Amino acid sequence: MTKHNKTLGEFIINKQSEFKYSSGELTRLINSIRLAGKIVNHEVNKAGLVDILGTAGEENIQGEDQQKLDVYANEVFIKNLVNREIVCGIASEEEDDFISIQGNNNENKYVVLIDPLDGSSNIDVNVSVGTIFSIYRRITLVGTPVTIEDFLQPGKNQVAAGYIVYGTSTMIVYSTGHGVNGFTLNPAIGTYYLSHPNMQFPDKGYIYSVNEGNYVHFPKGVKEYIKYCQEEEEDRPYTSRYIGSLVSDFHRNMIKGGIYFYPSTSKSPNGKLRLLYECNPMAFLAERAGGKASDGFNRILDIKPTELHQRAPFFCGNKDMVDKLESFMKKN
Ligand code: AHM
Ligand code: MG
Repeated sequence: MTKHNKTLGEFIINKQSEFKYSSGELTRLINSIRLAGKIVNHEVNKAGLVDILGTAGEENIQGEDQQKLDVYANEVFIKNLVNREIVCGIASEEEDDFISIQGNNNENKYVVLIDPLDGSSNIDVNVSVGTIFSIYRRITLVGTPVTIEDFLQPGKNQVAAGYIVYGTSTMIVYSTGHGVNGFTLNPAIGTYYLSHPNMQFPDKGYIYSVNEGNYVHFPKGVKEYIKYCQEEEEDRPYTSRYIGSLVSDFHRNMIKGGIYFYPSTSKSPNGKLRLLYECNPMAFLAERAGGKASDGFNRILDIKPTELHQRAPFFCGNKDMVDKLESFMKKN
């Protein structure tokens, strides 16, 4: 007899009471994200057909303009959240400014921050990409338009965060603060099933993930840590794996044990990744899964953001590995 895994819908209903301010609002919000994820998944999966059906800038078979996938994903997520009147504000990596939404009689309490399609350099080459999302309860008064303060909250205030990985199979992985759970999409029937309950980093990690092409520009502590990873010792050298898609690199490291890092470089003193759309949600998940996330010296989730699109150096993964990395940073 085949085992019946819980669907995401069933899981959410069972867990509803565990959600922080449980009014069903967060449940509905996560539901719209999973739906938008399915639509984007459908498009990502046929990305290779774009050249066959019409090139960018031309109309495709349905007479719609061909769009770049990241722009398309941005529109899908925003439209879904706006149409369902489920949030009072959205900030996206693809938008210059935040969007204020006055739906549902202005009753909505949550703001969403999103990187609609992360790993843009991998889109055209059939390598996994992902969506990253982060949810906060607004701090300004319900019923008034949201302000920048609602978005510039430290990551530790997140109510929920997660990602969708469009990989060999499509998965949604998220946490509302009680553990991290992963659901795999069965594309034939469009349902996500609970495939990875209570995800945890393994006790020890053996993988390091970094763009080593930037080595000469890294701070001394990072260079020394990379050398440490490569040393011949009892449990080293570690294995190096770098996809260049944060979601996929993180996902693999959480399952197999490892550290992902995008440090500051002499050219970009704050690294590349965006604090609000990339570092904070991943840090929230990492901590819920027994891992750790740091900017090299301090906890990512403690940083008080000052700008929507600010960047931060990012070191994230198995706790012991991030601790070690920090010890090299402090020494230098
Ligand atoms: P993006 O938001 O433009 O896609 O950039 C973020 C991505 C991450 O997914 C990935 O880890 C990193 O950039 C790769 O950068 P690089 O190509 O410099 O190694
Ligand atoms: Mg990104």
